[in-house]
Amino acid sequence: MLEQLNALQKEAEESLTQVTDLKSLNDLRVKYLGKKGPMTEIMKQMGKLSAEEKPLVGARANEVRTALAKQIEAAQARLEEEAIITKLQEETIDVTLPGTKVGAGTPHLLTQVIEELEDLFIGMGYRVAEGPEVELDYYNFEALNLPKGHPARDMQDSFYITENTLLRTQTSPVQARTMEKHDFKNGPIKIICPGKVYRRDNDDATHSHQFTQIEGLVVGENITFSDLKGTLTVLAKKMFGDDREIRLRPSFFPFTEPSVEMDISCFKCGGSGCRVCKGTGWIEILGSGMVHPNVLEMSGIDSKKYSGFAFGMGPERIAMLKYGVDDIRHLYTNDLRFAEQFAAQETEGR
Ligand code: 2U9
Repeated sequence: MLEQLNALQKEAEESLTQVTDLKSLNDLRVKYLGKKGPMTEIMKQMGKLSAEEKPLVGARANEVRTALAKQIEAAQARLEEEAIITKLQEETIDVTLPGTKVGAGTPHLLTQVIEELEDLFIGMGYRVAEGPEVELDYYNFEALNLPKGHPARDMQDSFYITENTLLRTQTSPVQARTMEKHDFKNGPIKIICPGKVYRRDNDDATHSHQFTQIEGLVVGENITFSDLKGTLTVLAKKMFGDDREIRLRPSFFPFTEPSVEMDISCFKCGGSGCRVCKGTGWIEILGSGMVHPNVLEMSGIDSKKYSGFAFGMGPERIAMLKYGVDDIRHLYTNDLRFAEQFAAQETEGR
């Protein structure tokens, strides 16, 4: 029986040296030390031994059992540690590897132009004002000296929603609403109003049923045409270069009197004539004028005490001129090949 125990120990120890995973180790434990294993069998057979043999075999059996249990425990510790090391190795992250680049977006060209204009006017003490795109006929037309039946209403075919509401055709209703609420105890009105406007137009290279506008309004005591001229000169130079000169041509808008259109000397050829200025040396940029007394009075402002100027321009036109864009639809179709060309133009500090 002693020989049997020796052979058993030898066999078990050999098997233990070959075990490489925890599952097989557990199988070995069950096989050699389990209830149905050879050790239990040997113990059962001990009854048949003589009184001298019994303690010898018993002691040896305990020795083998303890030795095997110890070795199994050691193997388990070793395999568990190996498993942890393998897991850690699998999960190792090389923090020195370059990261996956996420393509960062860039503000849309129109946004860039609008933000540049906003910054310029904020720098001159203006506030940015916004208002609803679905507007009352009253603020879009009537308060701007365009009563029902006025011929100038035909100039702008509009998207009406009900008899009295429409998609605004200009951002001027924002100014009308501001004037109505304003208290001159808080100083003059100095606002610019950027936003989307809508006109019933067929889309083509130069027209869009939805486009953007930036309008400006200054109303206070002693605001004169000189103030308007000075403001427009600053705008022209800041947007198109210090060498720009401006030229004002008489025009007509129902909400301003007198009204003018502003041209700038061509930023491409400096005035000698080129493709950009169509050989004239001048480029039309915006419309403006002194706020019509009727418009002031409609908003409850005393036109004898207060005066003001207003101007309006199209960011699309400015973007197209400045960056040589030949089709307005490029600004709306979100083609990345177009958008990405303006990634580097991002306004500083925003
Ligand atoms: C109030 C009073 C006066 C805003 C003005 C223009 C002249 C003008 C167009 C230029 C091209 C719009 O983008 S465009 O289509 N605008 O020429 N806008 S004066 O005058 C106002 C506005 C509000 C209360």
